[in-house]
Amino acid sequence: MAAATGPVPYKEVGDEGTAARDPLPRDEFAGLVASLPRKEQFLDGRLYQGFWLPEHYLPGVVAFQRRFTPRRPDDVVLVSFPKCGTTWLKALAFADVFTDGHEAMLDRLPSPRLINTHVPYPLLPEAVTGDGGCKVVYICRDPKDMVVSLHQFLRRLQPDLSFADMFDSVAVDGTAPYGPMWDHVLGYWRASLARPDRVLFLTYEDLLQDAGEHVRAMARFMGRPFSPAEEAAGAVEAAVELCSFEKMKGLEVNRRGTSGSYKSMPRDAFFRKGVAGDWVNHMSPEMAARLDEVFRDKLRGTGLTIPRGPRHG
Ligand code: PAP
Repeated sequence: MAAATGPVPYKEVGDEGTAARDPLPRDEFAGLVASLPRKEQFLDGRLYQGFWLPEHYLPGVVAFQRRFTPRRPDDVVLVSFPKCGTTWLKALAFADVFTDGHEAMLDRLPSPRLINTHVPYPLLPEAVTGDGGCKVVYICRDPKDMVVSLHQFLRRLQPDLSFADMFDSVAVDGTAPYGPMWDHVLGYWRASLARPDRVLFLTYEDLLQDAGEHVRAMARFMGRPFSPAEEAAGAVEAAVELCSFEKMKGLEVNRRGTSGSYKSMPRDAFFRKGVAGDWVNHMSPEMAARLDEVFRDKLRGTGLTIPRGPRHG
């Protein structure tokens, strides 16, 4: 995102020496993880403080929860429910990622840092949510598109993965990775109502509808609004174009190879279709109605409604 003084140059930092100095979170928190209720599924989950966190990532979450201290006023934490627009939001905000065992590397990143996570709101460190905390940008999406996106994504590694099981984990028992999704979304929704200066709540559908408007809002929220000169030079439109689905999907770096510290995922799997409403091609109307009903019930009285894409009114 462009600052009034121009973009901050990104400096690559390595994790040299990190493992030698610090015990890895997965060793440090092995006992804690082993003591938690477990659900065997596509990403084995452990129930930690009310949320089903993938076992592999849980030690990093605990380390983040217990030790992360934001640098004020610059740090921004970008949060999403999985498959709800993480990649897009990160591109729009020039994000960096907090991962298992990379705490020292995070320390060495120059400010302003953008930290990306799927951590539910109640599990964020007090240092982030409390009075001395930092800004948080959250993105969610129509759960019907989310479940289709997750299924299509994980099928790249496990072609026989059952859609019905995936659907149940999102819509019925809430055991999807980082779920229940309704509690995840509502945590950030309520925080955005209570502290609009600290939590910005976006939807994937909002970005599809008018990315420029929301990029401007995000820049203002982060305290780095586009200057009149940048506006006049078309910087907003240029940022949106640079991060568009077609542009990102077409980049050589996103077309080849794999990524991921856990399961090695083909990079192109992060750029599938990039639209709202693709659920109609993967889900029966009965399933869609059931999922809508579950979420409508959970969101009732909160002021939040299920995000709808442009084509679905
Ligand atoms: P993650 O949780 O694994 O990081 P995330 O990036 O949140 O995934 O979501 C992936 C979805 O965002 C994919 O949606 P689909 O399966 O319905 O197609 C992906 O295509 C979409 N996506 C990725 N980059 C962009 C982009 N630049 N613009 C719009 N959509 C995007």
